[in-house]
Amino acid sequence: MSERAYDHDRLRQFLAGEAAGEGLSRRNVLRMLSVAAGLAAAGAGAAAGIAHAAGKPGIVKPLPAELFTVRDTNAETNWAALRGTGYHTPVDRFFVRNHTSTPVLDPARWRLTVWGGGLRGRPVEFSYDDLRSLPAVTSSACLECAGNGRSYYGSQQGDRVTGTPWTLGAVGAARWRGARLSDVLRAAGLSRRAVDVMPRGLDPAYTAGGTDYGHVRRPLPVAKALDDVLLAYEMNGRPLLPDHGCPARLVVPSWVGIASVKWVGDIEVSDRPLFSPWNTVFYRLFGSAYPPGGSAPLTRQPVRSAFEAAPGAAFAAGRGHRLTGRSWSGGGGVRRVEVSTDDGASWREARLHDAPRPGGWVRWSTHWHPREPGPARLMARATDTSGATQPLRSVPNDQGFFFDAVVRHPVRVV
Ligand SMILES: Nc1nc2c(c(=O)[nH]1)N[C@H]1C(S)=C(S)[C@@H](COP(=O)(O)O)O[C@H]1N2
Ligand SMILES: [Mo]
Repeated sequence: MSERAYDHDRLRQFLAGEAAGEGLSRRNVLRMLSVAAGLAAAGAGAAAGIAHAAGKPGIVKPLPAELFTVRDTNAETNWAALRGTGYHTPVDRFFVRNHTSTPVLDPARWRLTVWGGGLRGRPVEFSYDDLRSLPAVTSSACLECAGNGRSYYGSQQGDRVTGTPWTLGAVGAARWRGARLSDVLRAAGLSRRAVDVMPRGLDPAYTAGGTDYGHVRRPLPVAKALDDVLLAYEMNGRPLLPDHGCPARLVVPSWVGIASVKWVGDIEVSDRPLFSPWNTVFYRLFGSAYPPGGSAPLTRQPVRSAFEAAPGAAFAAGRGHRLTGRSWSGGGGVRRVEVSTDDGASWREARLHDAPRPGGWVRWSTHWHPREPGPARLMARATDTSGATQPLRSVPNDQGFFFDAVVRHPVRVV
């Protein structure tokens, strides 16, 4: 079944009250939907009322100002810090998106429980060693927050949206190593009745706007879970850092970052459709362009591009400069990138330094010879192998997901 058909099916089942949801009744979800709508109406910031020590993001690794911009409980990678790094984002500058705070867990004491009506038998427990004794696979993939680029809804389009005001630094690419989720599920006795799989994090429960949403958890259709999903324990050749999910996290290539649940403590395997706030009130598109219950749950990431330069970076007039950046898409590899330095009047093709690869990004470069001093804007527009191209304007949604329009990156010619 295609993802779209799957989502529509689930939405229909859900609205017909046929869906199971881990104590999450249809009435509860409808109440939460109205809470989410209320948060959206209350304006930016209201959705970010997360319990964490004032001024402390709850992240363990160092967050030097050259590498990161701290946003509440999250740390955004500064794009200028990626210039000259290789294909994979060094872990010291990989973005962190936490709903609450990083738990520091001991791999030796950690257990993963796989349970539910979609198994042939009783719950099965895995230790860290059990996980590592399954065949190890390595996969290179981007991980990106669905809200990446959200601030441009406001700054470029004048739209009011809620949530963390990321620029474009809520994305990174890593070499992940771990067990295939399919191997874990089969070892646990996956039955043919299984339809959904829901991993749940061991980080503190998420509370916002007076609602306790419980632990971060989000269902995946079995078809995706058995396809290319990893239960990863290494990132770029090292055990996962606490901030990125130590001892183990999901990596769901091409999909919204929320699917890649960190610090997984249990996985429910269900013979009925599963729902959680993360595929009902969050990570759907709400707003005037969408149906009242929102769009289908978000799955694949849109096309995006970023320059490896600081906002407001200075370039000398009358000289040649090498502009660099990266583009990526959840819909396939990136096959073409165009750059404009004259506010979109003309576009030229950038040189691509990587082959288009699903789930990955391409590095690119182009030359720029600015003549006159003054403010300027750099623009990059990518096209993926499915033919999707970045538009000049994104259709807004209340929670500011999926900003895919061409970003006007401000610079100064001096
Ligand atoms: N348990 C748990 N998993 C989580 C999250 C979280 O807050 N808790 N955040 C999700 C979101 S929204 C994103 S974008 C990615 C971010 O992964 P990173 O922090 O390793 O970059 O993790 C996802 N997995
Ligand atoms: Mo995210």
